[in-house]
Amino acid sequence: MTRALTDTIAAVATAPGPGGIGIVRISGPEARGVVERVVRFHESIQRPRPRFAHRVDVIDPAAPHAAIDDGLLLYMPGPNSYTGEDVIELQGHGGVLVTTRVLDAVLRSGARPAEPGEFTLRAFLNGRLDLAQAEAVADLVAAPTAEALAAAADQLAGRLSSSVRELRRACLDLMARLEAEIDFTEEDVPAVPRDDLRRTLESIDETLEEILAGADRGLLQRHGFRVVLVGSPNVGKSSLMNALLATERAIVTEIPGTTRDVVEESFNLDGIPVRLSDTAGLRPTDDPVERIGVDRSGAALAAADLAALVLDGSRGLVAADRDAARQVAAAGKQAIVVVNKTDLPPAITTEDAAGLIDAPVCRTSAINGDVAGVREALQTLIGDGSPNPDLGTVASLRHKQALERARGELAGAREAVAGGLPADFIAIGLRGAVQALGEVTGESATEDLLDTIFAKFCIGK
Ligand SMILES: Nc1nc2c(ncn2[C@@H]2O[C@H](COP(=O)(O)OP(=O)(O)OP(=O)(O)O)[C@@H](O)[C@H]2O)c(=O)[nH]1
Ligand SMILES: [Mg+2]
Repeated sequence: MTRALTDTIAAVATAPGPGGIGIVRISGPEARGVVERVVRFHESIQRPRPRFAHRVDVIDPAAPHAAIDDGLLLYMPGPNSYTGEDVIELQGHGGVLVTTRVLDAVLRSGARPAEPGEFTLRAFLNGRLDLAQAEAVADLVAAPTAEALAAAADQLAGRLSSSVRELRRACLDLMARLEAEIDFTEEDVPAVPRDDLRRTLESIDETLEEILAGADRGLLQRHGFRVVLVGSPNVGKSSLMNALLATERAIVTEIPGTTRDVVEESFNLDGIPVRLSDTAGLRPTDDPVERIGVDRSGAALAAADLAALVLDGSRGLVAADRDAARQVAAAGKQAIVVVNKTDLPPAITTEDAAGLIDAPVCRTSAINGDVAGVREALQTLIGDGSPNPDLGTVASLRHKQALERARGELAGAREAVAGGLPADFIAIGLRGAVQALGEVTGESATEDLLDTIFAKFCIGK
């Protein structure tokens, strides 16, 4: 990706497909010049007024008599625009072809096609947003649940950024004081009192710990997790799936071997998007179609974060249940055991179920929609670890790892203090922490890192 901010970029900013309006966005020093070549104002003006909606015809400069579209032009001059550059939006009729033609005319007038996320990258490079805020823009657009959306909005507002920036400033301040001590050892500059230093380092570390305490939940809110329903045939896996989703998604019959393919659907578990897979009942079979289904169950188990081993509680344990339990154990996944059909006389005790595999046991009656036990078991495994709203939510693995690295570096600095080592040793850990914290907000982001982050954005964002 180019880092030059000298050229002018353009892209369709609305989703592809027919819609109410289609927006072509242009940003860069030549934005106005480029657009003026492809529009005719309905008013008798030549230049757009900042932040006014002007009615325009968009024309093809090569064939100016027939207008491509009739719409609105919005001009937001830099630096007070999204990207910090001159930005123009052409809002036209939301059709795939018409919007593409408007973009095409703009590109032929001197703009170049924007790369994915390049508008937001420019906003970052021009200091309109820091890196964590820029990443929040993509999260906001992709948020799968209301909770993930709230976390992204919070991050965009800069809460995590300001917590991290404050910690980084505290580290920089300590470094400056230690460096003065290093530089002026011969002179009359007082050494940084080590008690002070120890306390400040401790308090920085505590805040980091607190921010990280909510990280796992934040990550789950953003990425969700995959649960696979496995077990022997006819135990009620598909019924359980339908009950959890509250729709008739999977086919249920009394015939063992009903489900042949993996059936997937998502549901919202108190703010966490869960991808649920129903699978073919596991048993040895000569039926070639069922055989493929059973193989796919194995693949779904391998891909899941958590396996729910489903048992028919009205039937004593059979060999196929034990085989299924062995497969789950062999896959090395986090697991729960679901004893289903509790509306019927019980034939399996909780101890029998718990003896199959080392996992928490819950009871359900899928046929009656009584699946609260599964939801609770999943909740317990996930843990609540709610983020501290004042410090901001960590919802990206990148941020989590950078903050953990900062803690590791600070631990080095604290050890150096405890061991009575000279200031330069303490400064090494602090410098590492400053670097790691700066990767969250972008002060120490490399070009490669920026490329990786912004490549995941959509074009036009
Ligand atoms: N009484 C009772 N019957 C249930 C319950 N859950 C499922 N069933 C019945 O058990 C039978 C099998 O249910 P399914 O959901 O198709 O079972 P499955 O595990 O998906 O079966 P396969 O796809 O063949 O592996 C059906 O007749 C369901 O109506 C339950 O909680 N109580
Ligand atoms: Mg089934």
